[in-house]
Amino acid sequence: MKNTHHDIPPALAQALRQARRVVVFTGAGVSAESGIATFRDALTGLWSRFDAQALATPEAFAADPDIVWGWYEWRRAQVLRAAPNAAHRAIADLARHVPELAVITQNVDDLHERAGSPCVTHLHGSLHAPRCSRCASPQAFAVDVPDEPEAGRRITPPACTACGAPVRPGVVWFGESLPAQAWNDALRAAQGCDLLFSIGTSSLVYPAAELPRLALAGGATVVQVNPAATPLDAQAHHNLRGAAADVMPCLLASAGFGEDS
Ligand code: BJW
Ligand code: ZN
Repeated sequence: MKNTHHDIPPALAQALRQARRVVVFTGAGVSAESGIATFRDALTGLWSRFDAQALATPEAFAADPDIVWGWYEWRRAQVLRAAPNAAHRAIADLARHVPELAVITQNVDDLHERAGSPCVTHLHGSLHAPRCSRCASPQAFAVDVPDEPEAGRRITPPACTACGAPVRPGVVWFGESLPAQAWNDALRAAQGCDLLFSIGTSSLVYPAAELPRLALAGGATVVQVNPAATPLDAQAHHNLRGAAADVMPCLLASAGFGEDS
Protein backbone atom coordinates (compact mmCIF):
# COMPACT_ATOMS: atom_id res chain seq x y z
CA MET A 1 0.00 0.00 0.00
CA LYS A 2 1.50 3.30 -1.07
CA ASN A 3 1.08 6.23 1.28
CA THR A 4 0.15 8.60 -1.55
CA HIS A 5 -3.31 9.88 -0.78
CA HIS A 6 -5.65 11.36 -3.32
CA ASP A 7 -8.60 13.48 -2.34
CA ILE A 8 -11.59 12.16 -4.17
CA PRO A 9 -14.41 14.73 -4.54
CA PRO A 10 -17.40 13.59 -2.42
CA ALA A 11 -19.70 14.07 -5.42
CA LEU A 12 -17.61 11.55 -7.36
CA ALA A 13 -17.61 9.02 -4.51
CA GLN A 14 -21.39 9.32 -4.42
CA ALA A 15 -21.72 8.98 -8.21
CA LEU A 16 -19.67 5.78 -8.00
CA ARG A 17 -21.84 4.35 -5.21
CA GLN A 18 -25.00 5.12 -7.18
CA ALA A 19 -23.82 4.11 -10.64
CA ARG A 20 -25.46 1.09 -12.23
CA ARG A 21 -23.58 0.88 -15.50
CA VAL A 22 -19.90 1.73 -15.34
CA VAL A 23 -17.30 1.74 -18.11
CA VAL A 24 -13.56 1.59 -17.45
CA PHE A 25 -11.71 2.69 -20.58
CA THR A 26 -7.94 2.25 -20.37
CA GLY A 27 -4.76 3.08 -22.26
CA ALA A 28 -1.06 2.44 -21.92
CA GLY A 29 -0.76 4.52 -18.72
CA VAL A 30 -2.60 1.86 -16.72
CA SER A 31 0.25 -0.57 -17.43
CA ALA A 32 3.06 1.98 -16.95
CA GLU A 33 3.61 0.98 -13.35
CA SER A 34 3.94 -2.64 -14.43
CA GLY A 35 7.01 -1.55 -16.39
CA ILE A 36 5.36 -1.51 -19.83
CA ALA A 37 6.30 1.61 -21.81
CA THR A 38 3.56 3.94 -23.02
CA PHE A 39 3.60 5.23 -26.61
CA ARG A 40 3.63 9.03 -26.43
CA ASP A 41 5.29 10.01 -23.13
CA ALA A 42 8.10 12.37 -24.09
CA LEU A 43 11.11 10.50 -22.69
CA THR A 44 9.91 6.99 -21.95
CA GLY A 45 7.26 6.40 -24.63
CA LEU A 46 7.88 3.88 -27.41
CA TRP A 47 7.31 6.53 -30.08
CA SER A 48 10.15 8.63 -28.63
CA ARG A 49 12.60 5.81 -29.48
CA PHE A 50 10.97 4.00 -32.38
CA ASP A 51 9.32 5.15 -35.59
CA ALA A 52 5.61 4.30 -35.50
CA GLN A 53 5.33 4.45 -39.29
CA ALA A 54 8.16 1.91 -39.64
CA LEU A 55 6.74 -0.53 -37.09
CA ALA A 56 2.99 -0.12 -36.53
CA THR A 57 1.54 -0.02 -40.04
CA PRO A 58 0.61 -2.79 -42.50
CA GLU A 59 2.98 -1.16 -45.01
CA ALA A 60 5.90 -1.54 -42.59
CA PHE A 61 5.17 -5.24 -42.10
CA ALA A 62 4.90 -5.81 -45.85
CA ALA A 63 8.22 -4.01 -46.42
CA ASP A 64 10.22 -5.69 -43.64
CA PRO A 65 8.36 -8.40 -41.67
CA ASP A 66 11.48 -9.47 -39.74
CA ILE A 67 12.03 -6.01 -38.19
CA VAL A 68 8.39 -5.68 -37.22
CA TRP A 69 8.06 -9.24 -35.88
CA GLY A 70 11.30 -8.87 -33.86
CA TRP A 71 10.02 -5.65 -32.29
CA TYR A 72 6.73 -7.26 -31.27
CA GLU A 73 8.51 -10.35 -29.88
CA TRP A 74 10.62 -7.99 -27.74
CA ARG A 75 7.43 -6.37 -26.41
CA ARG A 76 5.71 -9.73 -25.89
CA ALA A 77 8.69 -10.89 -23.81
CA GLN A 78 8.35 -7.78 -21.63
CA VAL A 79 4.65 -8.32 -21.06
CA LEU A 80 5.14 -12.00 -20.20
CA ARG A 81 7.61 -10.96 -17.51
CA ALA A 82 5.41 -8.14 -16.15
CA ALA A 83 2.73 -8.40 -13.48
CA PRO A 84 -0.54 -6.50 -13.03
CA ASN A 85 -0.33 -3.46 -10.72
CA ALA A 86 -2.67 -1.91 -8.14
CA ALA A 87 -4.69 -0.15 -10.85
CA HIS A 88 -5.45 -3.41 -12.71
CA ARG A 89 -6.40 -5.00 -9.37
CA ALA A 90 -8.66 -2.10 -8.32
CA ILE A 91 -10.44 -2.29 -11.68
CA ALA A 92 -10.95 -6.04 -11.24
CA ASP A 93 -12.29 -5.37 -7.69
CA LEU A 94 -14.71 -2.78 -8.99
CA ALA A 95 -16.65 -5.51 -10.80
CA ARG A 96 -17.68 -6.88 -7.39
CA HIS A 97 -19.16 -3.55 -6.31
CA VAL A 98 -21.10 -2.16 -9.26
CA PRO A 99 -24.06 -3.86 -10.96
CA GLU A 100 -22.52 -3.73 -14.46
CA LEU A 101 -18.91 -3.07 -15.38
CA ALA A 102 -17.43 -3.01 -18.89
CA VAL A 103 -13.64 -2.97 -19.14
CA ILE A 104 -12.60 -1.60 -22.54
CA THR A 105 -8.89 -1.35 -23.23
CA GLN A 106 -6.69 -0.06 -26.01
CA ASN A 107 -3.85 -2.11 -24.55
CA VAL A 108 -2.43 -5.14 -26.31
CA ASP A 109 -1.20 -6.71 -23.05
CA ASP A 110 -3.25 -9.12 -20.92
CA LEU A 111 -2.70 -7.48 -17.52
CA HIS A 112 -6.40 -6.72 -16.91
CA GLU A 113 -7.20 -10.41 -17.40
CA ARG A 114 -4.32 -11.50 -15.18
CA ALA A 115 -5.58 -9.15 -12.42
CA GLY A 116 -8.94 -10.95 -12.57
CA SER A 117 -11.14 -8.82 -14.84
CA PRO A 118 -13.37 -11.50 -16.33
CA CYS A 119 -14.36 -9.97 -19.63
CA VAL A 120 -12.15 -7.42 -21.34
CA THR A 121 -12.85 -5.75 -24.68
CA HIS A 122 -9.62 -5.24 -26.62
CA LEU A 123 -10.03 -2.45 -29.17
CA HIS A 124 -6.49 -2.69 -30.57
CA GLY A 125 -6.03 -6.47 -30.47
CA SER A 126 -3.49 -8.45 -28.49
CA LEU A 127 0.21 -9.28 -28.49
CA HIS A 128 -0.80 -12.85 -27.70
CA ALA A 129 -3.05 -13.71 -30.65
CA PRO A 130 -0.98 -13.81 -33.85
CA ARG A 131 -2.70 -14.53 -37.15
CA CYS A 132 -1.84 -15.06 -40.79
CA SER A 133 -1.11 -11.85 -42.69
CA ARG A 134 -2.84 -13.26 -45.79
CA CYS A 135 -5.66 -15.65 -44.80
CA ALA A 136 -6.15 -14.32 -41.22
CA SER A 137 -6.32 -17.78 -39.65
CA PRO A 138 -5.24 -17.84 -35.98
CA GLN A 139 -1.67 -19.06 -35.56
CA ALA A 140 0.64 -20.20 -32.78
CA PHE A 141 3.99 -18.68 -31.85
CA ALA A 142 7.10 -20.57 -32.90
CA VAL A 143 8.45 -20.07 -29.38
CA ASP A 144 6.15 -19.96 -26.34
CA VAL A 145 8.20 -17.50 -24.33
CA PRO A 146 10.73 -15.53 -26.33
CA ASP A 147 14.03 -14.82 -24.62
CA GLU A 148 14.44 -11.09 -24.18
CA PRO A 149 15.78 -10.10 -27.57
CA GLU A 150 17.05 -6.56 -27.88
CA ALA A 151 14.56 -4.11 -29.39
CA GLY A 152 16.10 -3.90 -32.85
CA ARG A 153 16.69 -7.61 -33.48
CA ARG A 154 15.24 -9.04 -36.68
CA ILE A 155 13.24 -12.23 -36.22
CA THR A 156 11.63 -14.02 -39.15
CA PRO A 157 7.94 -14.59 -38.42
CA PRO A 158 6.64 -18.16 -38.57
CA ALA A 159 4.87 -19.28 -41.77
CA CYS A 160 1.07 -19.73 -41.72
CA THR A 161 0.19 -23.40 -41.31
CA ALA A 162 -2.64 -23.02 -43.83
CA CYS A 163 -1.15 -20.92 -46.64
CA GLY A 164 2.53 -20.31 -45.88
CA ALA A 165 2.34 -16.50 -45.69
CA PRO A 166 4.12 -14.72 -42.83
CA VAL A 167 2.32 -14.69 -39.47
CA ARG A 168 1.65 -11.16 -38.15
CA PRO A 169 0.98 -9.74 -34.68
CA GLY A 170 -2.73 -9.73 -33.77
CA VAL A 171 -2.77 -5.99 -33.11
CA VAL A 172 -4.51 -3.09 -34.87
CA TRP A 173 -2.09 -0.92 -36.82
CA PHE A 174 -2.63 2.64 -38.05
CA GLY A 175 -5.03 2.71 -40.99
CA GLU A 176 -6.62 -0.61 -40.01
CA SER A 177 -10.19 -1.06 -38.79
CA LEU A 178 -10.87 -1.99 -35.19
CA PRO A 179 -12.32 -5.50 -34.66
CA ALA A 180 -16.03 -5.05 -35.40
CA GLN A 181 -17.43 -6.99 -32.44
CA ALA A 182 -15.14 -5.23 -29.93
CA TRP A 183 -15.97 -1.82 -31.36
CA ASN A 184 -19.72 -2.48 -31.32
CA ASP A 185 -19.58 -3.72 -27.73
CA ALA A 186 -17.60 -0.61 -26.75
CA LEU A 187 -20.04 1.74 -28.49
CA ARG A 188 -23.02 0.15 -26.79
CA ALA A 189 -21.35 0.24 -23.35
CA ALA A 190 -20.22 3.88 -23.67
CA GLN A 191 -23.56 5.11 -24.98
CA GLY A 192 -25.51 3.36 -22.23
CA CYS A 193 -23.36 3.98 -19.14
CA ASP A 194 -23.87 6.40 -16.27
CA LEU A 195 -20.20 6.65 -15.30
CA LEU A 196 -17.09 6.32 -17.47
CA PHE A 197 -13.48 6.32 -16.28
CA SER A 198 -10.85 7.19 -18.89
CA ILE A 199 -7.60 5.97 -17.37
CA GLY A 200 -4.04 6.38 -18.67
CA THR A 201 -4.80 7.34 -22.24
CA SER A 202 -3.68 10.42 -24.18
CA SER A 203 -7.10 10.56 -25.91
CA LEU A 204 -5.40 11.13 -29.25
CA VAL A 205 -6.06 7.93 -31.17
CA TYR A 206 -9.37 7.53 -32.98
CA PRO A 207 -11.91 6.06 -33.09
CA ALA A 208 -11.21 4.88 -29.49
CA ALA A 209 -10.96 8.49 -28.21
CA GLU A 210 -14.58 8.95 -29.28
CA LEU A 211 -15.86 6.73 -26.45
CA PRO A 212 -15.69 9.21 -23.53
CA ARG A 213 -17.36 11.82 -25.76
CA LEU A 214 -20.19 9.43 -26.58
CA ALA A 215 -20.65 8.73 -22.87
CA LEU A 216 -20.83 12.51 -22.21
CA ALA A 217 -23.38 12.92 -24.98
CA GLY A 218 -25.46 10.18 -23.34
CA GLY A 219 -25.46 12.07 -20.05
CA ALA A 220 -22.82 10.03 -18.20
CA THR A 221 -20.35 11.40 -15.67
CA VAL A 222 -16.84 11.20 -17.15
CA VAL A 223 -13.77 10.92 -14.95
CA GLN A 224 -10.20 11.03 -16.16
CA VAL A 225 -7.26 9.51 -14.30
CA ASN A 226 -3.94 10.74 -15.68
CA PRO A 227 -0.85 12.54 -14.32
CA ALA A 228 -0.82 14.77 -17.43
CA ALA A 229 -3.33 16.91 -19.30
CA THR A 230 -5.13 15.54 -22.37
CA PRO A 231 -7.62 16.94 -24.89
CA LEU A 232 -10.40 15.37 -22.77
CA ASP A 233 -9.67 17.60 -19.73
CA ALA A 234 -11.98 20.39 -20.80
CA GLN A 235 -14.97 18.06 -21.08
CA ALA A 236 -14.42 15.61 -18.23
CA HIS A 237 -16.39 16.22 -15.04
CA HIS A 238 -13.42 15.22 -12.87
CA ASN A 239 -9.71 15.18 -13.72
CA LEU A 240 -7.83 13.14 -11.13
CA ARG A 241 -4.15 13.99 -11.62
CA GLY A 242 -2.00 11.10 -10.58
CA ALA A 243 -0.74 7.64 -11.38
CA ALA A 244 -3.49 5.08 -11.94
CA ALA A 245 -1.99 2.67 -9.39
CA ASP A 246 -2.26 5.38 -6.69
CA VAL A 247 -5.57 6.93 -7.67
CA MET A 248 -7.70 3.85 -8.38
CA PRO A 249 -7.38 2.23 -4.91
CA CYS A 250 -8.21 5.64 -3.30
CA LEU A 251 -11.24 5.95 -5.54
CA LEU A 252 -12.62 2.57 -4.48
CA ALA A 253 -11.91 3.33 -0.83
CA SER A 254 -13.73 6.70 -1.12
CA ALA A 255 -16.89 4.91 -2.21
CA GLY A 256 -16.59 2.48 0.70
CA PHE A 257 -15.58 -0.37 -1.57
CA GLY A 258 -13.05 -1.93 0.78
CA GLU A 259 -10.71 -4.62 -0.45
CA ASP A 260 -12.65 -7.38 1.27
CA SER A 261 -16.13 -5.89 1.51
C1 BJW B 1 -0.37 7.44 -16.96
C2 BJW B 1 0.64 6.93 -16.21
C3 BJW B 1 0.26 6.33 -15.00
C4 BJW B 1 1.55 7.70 -17.94
N1 BJW B 1 -1.02 6.29 -14.67
N2 BJW B 1 -1.64 7.39 -16.61
C5 BJW B 1 -6.20 12.42 -38.19
C6 BJW B 1 -7.21 12.74 -37.31
C7 BJW B 1 -7.94 11.74 -36.68
C8 BJW B 1 -7.66 10.41 -36.91
C9 BJW B 1 -6.66 10.09 -37.79
C10 BJW B 1 -5.95 11.08 -38.43
N3 BJW B 1 -5.02 10.47 -39.21
C11 BJW B 1 -5.13 9.13 -39.07
C12 BJW B 1 -6.12 8.88 -38.22
C13 BJW B 1 -6.59 7.59 -37.77
C14 BJW B 1 -5.68 6.97 -36.74
C15 BJW B 1 -5.43 7.96 -35.61
O1 BJW B 1 -6.21 8.09 -34.68
N4 BJW B 1 -4.32 8.68 -35.66
C16 BJW B 1 -4.04 9.72 -34.67
C17 BJW B 1 -2.79 9.34 -33.89
C18 BJW B 1 -3.92 11.04 -35.38
N5 BJW B 1 -6.40 5.82 -36.27
C19 BJW B 1 -6.35 4.64 -36.90
O2 BJW B 1 -5.65 4.47 -37.88
C20 BJW B 1 -7.24 3.57 -36.36
N6 BJW B 1 -7.98 2.99 -37.40
C21 BJW B 1 -8.87 3.70 -38.10
O3 BJW B 1 -9.11 4.86 -37.87
O4 BJW B 1 -9.49 2.98 -39.11
C22 BJW B 1 -10.23 3.73 -40.06
C23 BJW B 1 -9.26 4.27 -41.08
C24 BJW B 1 -8.84 3.46 -42.09
C25 BJW B 1 -7.95 3.95 -43.06
C26 BJW B 1 -7.44 5.24 -42.94
C27 BJW B 1 -7.82 6.06 -41.87
C28 BJW B 1 -8.75 5.54 -40.94
C29 BJW B 1 -6.40 2.45 -35.76
C30 BJW B 1 -5.63 2.91 -34.58
C31 BJW B 1 -4.71 1.78 -34.10
C32 BJW B 1 -3.79 2.26 -32.99
N7 BJW B 1 -2.76 1.31 -32.84
C33 BJW B 1 -1.80 1.50 -31.77
C34 BJW B 1 -0.69 0.44 -31.91
C35 BJW B 1 -1.23 -0.94 -31.49
C36 BJW B 1 -0.23 -2.01 -31.71
C37 BJW B 1 0.98 -1.85 -30.83
O5 BJW B 1 0.84 -1.90 -29.59
O6 BJW B 1 2.06 -1.66 -31.37
O7 BJW B 1 -2.46 1.41 -30.51
S1 BJW B 1 -1.07 3.12 -31.72
C38 BJW B 1 -0.98 3.22 -29.97
O8 BJW B 1 -1.83 4.32 -29.53
C39 BJW B 1 -1.63 1.93 -29.44
C40 BJW B 1 -2.48 2.46 -28.32
O9 BJW B 1 -3.53 1.56 -28.01
C41 BJW B 1 -2.97 3.78 -28.86
C42 BJW B 1 -3.44 4.73 -27.80
O10 BJW B 1 -2.38 5.13 -27.00
P1 BJW B 1 -2.57 5.34 -25.43
O11 BJW B 1 -2.96 4.08 -24.80
O12 BJW B 1 -3.47 6.50 -25.21
O13 BJW B 1 -1.08 5.64 -24.98
P2 BJW B 1 -0.27 7.03 -25.01
O14 BJW B 1 1.16 6.71 -24.89
O15 BJW B 1 -0.68 7.87 -26.14
O16 BJW B 1 -0.76 7.78 -23.69
C43 BJW B 1 -0.43 7.27 -22.41
C44 BJW B 1 -1.11 8.16 -21.38
O17 BJW B 1 -0.88 7.58 -20.10
C45 BJW B 1 -0.55 9.59 -21.33
O18 BJW B 1 -1.64 10.50 -21.33
C46 BJW B 1 0.21 9.64 -20.00
O19 BJW B 1 0.14 10.92 -19.37
C47 BJW B 1 -0.54 8.62 -19.21
N8 BJW B 1 0.23 8.00 -18.14
N9 BJW B 1 1.85 7.15 -16.89
C48 BJW B 1 -1.94 6.87 -15.52
N10 BJW B 1 1.21 5.80 -14.20
ZN1 ZN C 1 -2.54 -18.08 -44.11
